Amino acid sequence: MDRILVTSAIPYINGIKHLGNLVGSQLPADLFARFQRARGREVLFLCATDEHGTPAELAAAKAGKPVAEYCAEMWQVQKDLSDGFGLSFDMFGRSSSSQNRALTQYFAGRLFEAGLIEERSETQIYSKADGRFLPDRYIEGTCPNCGYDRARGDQCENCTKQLDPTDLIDARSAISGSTDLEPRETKHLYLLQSRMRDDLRDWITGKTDWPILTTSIARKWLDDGEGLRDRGITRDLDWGVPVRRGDADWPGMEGKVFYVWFDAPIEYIAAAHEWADANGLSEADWQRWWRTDAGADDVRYVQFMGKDNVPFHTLSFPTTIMGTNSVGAEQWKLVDYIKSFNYLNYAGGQFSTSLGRGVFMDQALEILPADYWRWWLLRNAPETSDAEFTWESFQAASNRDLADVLGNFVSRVTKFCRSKFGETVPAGGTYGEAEDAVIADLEIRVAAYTAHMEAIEVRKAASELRAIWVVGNEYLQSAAPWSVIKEDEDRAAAIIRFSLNLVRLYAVLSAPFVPNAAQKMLDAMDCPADWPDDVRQALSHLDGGHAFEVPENLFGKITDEERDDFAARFSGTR
Ligand code: B3M
Ligand code: ZN
Repeated sequence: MDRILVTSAIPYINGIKHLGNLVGSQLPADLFARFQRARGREVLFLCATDEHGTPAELAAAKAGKPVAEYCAEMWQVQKDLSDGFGLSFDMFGRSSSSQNRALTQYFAGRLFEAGLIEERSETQIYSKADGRFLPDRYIEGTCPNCGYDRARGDQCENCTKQLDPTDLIDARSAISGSTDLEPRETKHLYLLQSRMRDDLRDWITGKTDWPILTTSIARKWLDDGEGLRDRGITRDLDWGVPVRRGDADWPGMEGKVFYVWFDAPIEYIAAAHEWADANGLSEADWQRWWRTDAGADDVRYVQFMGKDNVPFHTLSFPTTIMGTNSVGAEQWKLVDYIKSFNYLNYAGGQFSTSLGRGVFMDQALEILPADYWRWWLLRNAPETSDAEFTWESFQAASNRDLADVLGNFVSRVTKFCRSKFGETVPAGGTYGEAEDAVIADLEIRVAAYTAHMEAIEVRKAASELRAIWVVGNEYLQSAAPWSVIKEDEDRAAAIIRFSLNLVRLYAVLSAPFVPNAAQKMLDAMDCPADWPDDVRQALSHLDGGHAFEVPENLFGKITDEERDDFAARFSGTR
């Protein structure tokens, strides 16, 4: 597989995301995309804003703006923040794009042809106080599955169960709080997911290499008769993709839109179309990523998401794809690997968008550059269990890993060289036993790091990377060029040449985690970022005579005072 398609769950448009959102999908997706590009693979990395549905309408109403205007503004805000964090999307699209509208209507038409969409008259919750139906987030109540008392009409955040508004116990309107609700008849479209149960089960059963977190959530809802219920995929809302079958009207569905979770995953595909359009490319250019009948056979498709999004990506969206593929010649790609994450907690509680609790992406960048956050978040990614952000841990990781180990190594080596040999790689001496030992050690470690990155074992990759940085520090400490140079200038030159090569190696290996620092290192060493397939060769890359510059200090330390100050500033709600 030489081409890799990467998507991150697309963030809701309703406000700025917190660090828990970031580490649950976009950031590890970026780590993987950067790594794969560094290895020379052709990567298409897509994300977008999720703009439809009740979250967008509620947030726009709160901001007192027309929903289209609110979405356009918030898209720009989220785009700027993702740039600020160095998220290297090839396209950051919008689920409200014309491309997504067309694709969503196309898929609905195909699913109807396949007999997987049915019109049903059903009972929906109507609020007399609000004068409207209350779909999804317009309604809140107690989860019938786990008892969580702030479950929403479409899903329980606590136990991940997909819900219908009529399932909620003690339901209330999220607009007015009114409990004066009554069931009323209305006509909607249903996606017959339950008919795909066997296909879905076979498909999931074949995914033996997927994270347990992903498959266990999928299996839970597959095996629970309730979990894979047919889902209503239309809503009585104004904002969304109008219900049509391909290009044709859908009689009886006038004025209705598709449910946000129907069109949101289709935006993964539409984002590729947006990307092609934005870059003057053809239909064939984006379809070769998405349609196996149009050249996508050699594409490996990897998705990243938080655990609450897993049911939609293992059951609902695959139903859309499999169902569509069952009619007509167009064959769309199913996901090859789903990397999912647990939750990140904040200082003894939960991050919360609605309560404004925790650190949000804009605030984080006001305090410190992206690399500090990227390093802490990825190093502590909630892979096998929930993780917890504390300011102590953040301070320790920044100071002990970035400043004391990586930053210190780069600074000592380059400054020592400048003072003794000038800003040119010294030519004297040859590598000896000490260098051979480091090479042997790094051959094993770089292979392990590469394997962890390939397997998307984020924490393991981070700790191996740190160990690789430590190797350089220990080497420098014991080789002690500052002493050696007094007796043997050639030997000191060899040590420094080797160390400068380590700086370059570290830049290349570290770039997926800390891209800004890595770029400064590469610029300072004035050399290309080839992946070290052969460590010995990589450590001879910089020859005597090659000019470099001492980079500016890469990482500052976070003082105890600053740490306490941050903790106090972010102890309440926004
Ligand atoms: N917007 C939920 C979230 O941001 C939802 C993901 C859609 S992925 C297609 O977590
Ligand atoms: Zn629940």
